[in-house]
Amino acid sequence: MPAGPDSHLLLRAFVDELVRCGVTDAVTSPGSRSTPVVLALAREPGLRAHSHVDERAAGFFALGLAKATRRPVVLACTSGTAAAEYLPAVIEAHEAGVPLIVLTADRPPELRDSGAGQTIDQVKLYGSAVRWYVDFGIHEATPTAVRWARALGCRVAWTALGAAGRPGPVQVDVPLREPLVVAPPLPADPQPGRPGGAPWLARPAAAPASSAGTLSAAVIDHERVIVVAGRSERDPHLPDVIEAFADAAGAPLLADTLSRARRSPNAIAHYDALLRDPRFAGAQQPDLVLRVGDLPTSKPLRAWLAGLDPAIPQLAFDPEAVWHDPDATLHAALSGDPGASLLAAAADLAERGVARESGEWLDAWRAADAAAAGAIAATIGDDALNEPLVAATVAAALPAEATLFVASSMPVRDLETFAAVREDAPRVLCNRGANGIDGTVASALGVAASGTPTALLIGDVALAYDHSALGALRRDRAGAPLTIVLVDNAGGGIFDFLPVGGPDQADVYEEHVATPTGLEPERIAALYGLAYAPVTRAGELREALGAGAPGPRLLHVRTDRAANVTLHRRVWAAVADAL
Ligand SMILES: Cc1ncc(C[n+]2csc(CCOP(=O)(O)OP(=O)(O)O)c2C)c(N)n1
Repeated sequence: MPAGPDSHLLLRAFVDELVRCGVTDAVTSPGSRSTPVVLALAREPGLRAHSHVDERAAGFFALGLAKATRRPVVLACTSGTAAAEYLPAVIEAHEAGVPLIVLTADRPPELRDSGAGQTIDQVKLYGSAVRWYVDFGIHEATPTAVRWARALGCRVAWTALGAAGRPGPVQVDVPLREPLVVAPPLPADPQPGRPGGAPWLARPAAAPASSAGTLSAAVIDHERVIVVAGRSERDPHLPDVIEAFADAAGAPLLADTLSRARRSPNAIAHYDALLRDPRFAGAQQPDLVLRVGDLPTSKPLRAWLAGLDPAIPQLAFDPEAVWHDPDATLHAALSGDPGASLLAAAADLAERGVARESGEWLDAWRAADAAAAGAIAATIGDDALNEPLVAATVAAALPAEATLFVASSMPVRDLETFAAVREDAPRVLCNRGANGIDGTVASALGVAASGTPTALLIGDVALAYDHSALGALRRDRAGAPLTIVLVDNAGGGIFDFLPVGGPDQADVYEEHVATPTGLEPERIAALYGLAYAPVTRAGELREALGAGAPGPRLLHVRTDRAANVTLHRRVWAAVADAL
C-alpha cells in the first residue's frame, strides 16, 4: 500500500513544478498530518517558506503577498478546522481575482466518517469560491504517477493564474497515510523534471485580444468622453496606457487611487466631492463613458453613472466576464485586454488625427477639480490631523516605491476622496473583493513580506479584529518594513455617517454597531514588538512616512467620530460653494 516515501516523492515533484511555473512563496501553518506537504515546501530551494500559526492570518498574508508579487502563493495547513480558517481569504481571492494554491492535508479515505481525530469533510470545502478543486489522492510513486504529479502541479499553477478565465484560488486536498515522516534521504526522483527548469506542461501566453476598434470608433463619434478607472492590480503598465488613452480622447479621467492612474494631467482627483453637488453632476453630462477596472467605491460616482440617460453609451472592460454592473447601466462589456486595447486605440486616434488633448469639456472638469482641491485644503487644514488630512498626507508623503495597503471602511473612502493627483503615485492595494475588515493586517504583512516598504492605513476596529496576525513579527528574523497608520476614532466611524443611530438607540448603537474596542494601541505595539508613536500634526506624519522603511512601527492618530462627520459635511458644502 503506498505510504510515506511515495507521498514525499510525489509532493516533491508537484512542488518542483509549481516553482517551474513561477511560484516563489509558500505560507505554512503547523500540524502533523500536513508534515509531508510542509517538508516539500520548506525544503524546496526555489521557494521562500513563511510560517503563520493562525490559518486565517496565513490566508490573508498569502493574499497580500500574491497581490504584491502578482504570482500565485501556496498555502498549506493540516486537516480539520485549520482548512476552514482559510475561507475568508479564499473568498476575497475569488472575488478579487488573486491566485492562491491551497493545499489542505487530509486523512486518507479509510479514516473519513469513522470518528478519526481532526477529520472533517474537506471535499470542495470552499464551494464555488475556487477555480478548481482537485483530490491529490494516494499513489505509489511510479514514474507514471510522478509524471502525473508534475503535470498536476502545472495545471494547478496555470489555473490559479487564470487559465480557466480568471485568476483565483485552487484547492488541492492531499490525503496522507502514516508514516508521515520518513528518514532521509528520499529515493531518487523516478521522473525528474524537464531540462532547463522548464515546466512539465507549459502554457504559452496567447497574444492579448483587443477591443481597440470598438473603442476608437466610439471616441470618434463622441465629444464628451469620460474615463472611470477603478481597482486593477495585475498589469503594472495599465496606468500608463489609461493615461495615454484619456489624453488622446481629451477625456477627464476619474481615477480611484486603487487604479494608480490618479497622476496624469487628465486625472480628476475629487470626483467624489464634485459629484455630490447636484448642479455640477447635472451640468457635466458625458456622451460616452468608458470604465477600466472595478467600479470605484464612491457612492456619488456610482449614483451619477446609474442616473445618466440610458441612451448614453457606457462601456466597460470585462475580459474575465465578472459583470461588475450593479445598476445595469452597461451597453457593452468589452472582452479585449484593457492594456492592449487602450494602447492600440490611443495610437489609432493619434493616427487619424483625432487627438483632442484638451478642450472645453476637459477644461471644465479640471477647473472644477482645482476649485475642489482648494476648498478641501482650506477646510481640512494642513496642521492638526483629522481623518481627511491623514488620508491626504499619507497619499502625498509616501515614497513612490512604497506600497500603501488601505483598509475597508473610511480609510479607503477617505483616500478616494482626499488623495491629490500625484505624478509618482505609489501603488495602493485594498481588499475590495468582498470589502471585509477581517485580515487587513495580515494582508499588509504579506505585502511587506514581498520586500516593498509598506504602509497600512487602518481604523481601530479593523486593527482590533486582526492584530493577532502581528504575532508573526515575533518569529520573523528579517523584520517587516511595515508602518501602520492607525486612525483611532474609538469605533467604526463609518456608521456615524449612516442612519443607524439616533438618540433613542444610542446605547444599542455604541455597544453593538460602533463597538469601541477599549484596546490601547500602545500596548498592542508593545505586545508584538512594534515601535510606537502618537502623531497629532501633519508635519510629523509626513516626516515619519518619508523617512525610509524602518522596522515595524505603529503611528497612532486619535480622532473623533462625531467631529469627523461634521468635517466631511463641511468639506462637501465648501466644494459646492467653490463651484
Ligand atoms: C469581516 C467584516 N465584518 C464586519 C464588517 C462590517 N463593517 C464595515 S466597516 C466596520 C467598522 C470598521 O471600523 P474601523 O476599522 O474602526 O474604521 P472606521 O469606520 O472608523 O473608518 C464594520 C464592522 C465588514 N466589512 N467585514
